[in-house]
Amino acid sequence: MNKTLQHAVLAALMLITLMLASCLERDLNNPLDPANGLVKPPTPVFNPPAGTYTTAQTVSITCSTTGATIRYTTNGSEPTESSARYTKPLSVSENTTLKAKCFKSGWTPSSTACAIYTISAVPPGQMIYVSGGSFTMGRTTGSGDSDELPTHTVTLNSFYIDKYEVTQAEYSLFMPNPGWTSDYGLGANYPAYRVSWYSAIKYCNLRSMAEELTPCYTISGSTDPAHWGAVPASNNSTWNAVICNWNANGYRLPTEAEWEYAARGATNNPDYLYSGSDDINAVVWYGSNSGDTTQPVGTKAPNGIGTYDMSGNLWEWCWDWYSGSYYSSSPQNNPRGPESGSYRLLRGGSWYSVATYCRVANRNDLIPYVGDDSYVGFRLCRSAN
Ligand SMILES: [Ca+2]
Ligand SMILES: [Ca+2]
Repeated sequence: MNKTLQHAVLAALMLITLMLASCLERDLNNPLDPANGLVKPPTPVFNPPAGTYTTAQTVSITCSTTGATIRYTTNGSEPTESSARYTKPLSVSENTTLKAKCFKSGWTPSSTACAIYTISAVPPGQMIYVSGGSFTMGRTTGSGDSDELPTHTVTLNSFYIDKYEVTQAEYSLFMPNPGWTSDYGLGANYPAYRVSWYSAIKYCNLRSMAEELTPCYTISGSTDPAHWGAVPASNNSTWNAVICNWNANGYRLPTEAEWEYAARGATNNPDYLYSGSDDINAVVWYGSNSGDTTQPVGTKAPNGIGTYDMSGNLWEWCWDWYSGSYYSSSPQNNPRGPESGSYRLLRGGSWYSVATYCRVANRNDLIPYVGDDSYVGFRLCRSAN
């Protein structure tokens, strides 16, 4: 082989190597779109990936192609060249479907990347998912008061409800000790008593904000309790006019109907007198077995959906204004009580109550500012739309 031929072969080999290398590089980073043979950027990548998280997430989106533009949507729609352009990591604080696509001039757009983020601030196990449905509300069995009639069909959206009454440990994170003593139960797992309806509303929003959820309650145009002034110790028309955003994902009080549905284990069958049983001693701390004090939450048996102490231990605030005749005019779908009133609903009976007060159908009421009652506490709820 002469020198010229040797040079030509070497040159050809080098050229082939270079071409192969560049092809390989293009294959790795810029794969061809098999549909039309045009160059197509790789599908964008989300970090952290889709999943269920207990706090808000900061999500970055990357595309390995130099010079490509990432465009994204947060409402489930397909990203286009006019969708929002990704420039910095996104804050995802509510349930969100993220979709993203890479665009580069003269190239086919990338495939769509899709990630569903579920932000659930509640550690699994502390709230119960209650699947929506219909039930018969009111006194379906046993004897009781006239305000429990007529029985009527109620249909509810799905929601979450606390497994336990709000504990002193939970309440103390956001609110001052309202006067718990060892006389009526003192300790992290004892329920929070001496809680007024106004205080319960404030707690809901403070906790929602701390967990980066959307607060449900608005007073004087603000969802931030820092703008509400001190919790009123007497009747207060401004606080009485509180508005609830039922679509927000934050904490709120259950409606009376949600409370009764959950207490019944989301069914009329079996049609128990108390939450979880007809045997009051199996499921209820009440006047005859409590030793005249609250008891740590969750120390009697749960009901069919896994909630504890809905009957007994503490009366529990509900959202609704009380009206003794409400059941005659209550709407079927998601009833939320009368527009106004003087008393808010209490449900379930307490450590001090006689048995009949602890029935799932029993209704009671109290003025919303009473904050020194050792029989009264609450549990939280969240919409699950
Ligand atoms: Ca209770
Ligand atoms: Ca009653």
